[in-house]
Amino acid sequence: MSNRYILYSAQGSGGVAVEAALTLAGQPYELVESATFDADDRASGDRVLAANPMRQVPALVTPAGETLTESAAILIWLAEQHPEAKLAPPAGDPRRAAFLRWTVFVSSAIYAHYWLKDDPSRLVADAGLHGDVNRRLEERIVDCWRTMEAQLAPAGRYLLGDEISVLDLYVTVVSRFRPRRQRFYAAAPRLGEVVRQVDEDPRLAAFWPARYPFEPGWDRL
Ligand SMILES: N[C@@H](CCC(=O)N[C@@H](CS)C(=O)NCC(=O)O)C(=O)O
Repeated sequence: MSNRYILYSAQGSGGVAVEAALTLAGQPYELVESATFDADDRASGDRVLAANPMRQVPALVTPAGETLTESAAILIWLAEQHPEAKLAPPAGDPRRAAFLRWTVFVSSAIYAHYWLKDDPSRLVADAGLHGDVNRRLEERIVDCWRTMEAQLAPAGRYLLGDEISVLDLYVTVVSRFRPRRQRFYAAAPRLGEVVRQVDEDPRLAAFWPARYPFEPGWDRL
């Protein structure tokens, strides 16, 4: 048992949202870099197996020794454990329903597609069809962002009000995945304004370049 969190994550992965939440909550954590999607470095990805038999990041081991997987669950749980950080509307708050709805939506309607998108051969044997599978998945992902934009009007500087929440961190990270930000901005301009603010949050100024580097053209296809 450790006296701090252990987080299995990888640069440029959805785990970066959890890293950002721990950073804003001021919680120290031991990072186990586990690049599950790097086919050339299986050993790195295999490290997560100690915590998650699904071989996916993020996975969090709490100071009490409990393991959590599933990014949405981890984010919701961390916000609950550290209420002083005000990273989510608490139970009973009128914004709680929207918080739960959209946090789970990002996980189940959008993030879940990357299991196939990262490797279409998991379901489609014919490599000649993989480009088409990818394009169709990207259209679906963009459509989901469009739906979220239409249903969730940002209620202040951030999605749920004037305080940043783990939902803002989650959308900021997942909207960096392919088809990346240019498509996202076009489909969801109001969400786009919010994530740009999160990109520029001074508390995360050193964090983003280290964990999800902005390279030239990063926001395009
Ligand atoms: N449902 C999981 C999905 C996590 C996920 O897809 N993680 C990616 C990295 S961004 C991964 O580890 N992919 C490797 C794989 O699925 O084989 C969650 O929300 O935490």
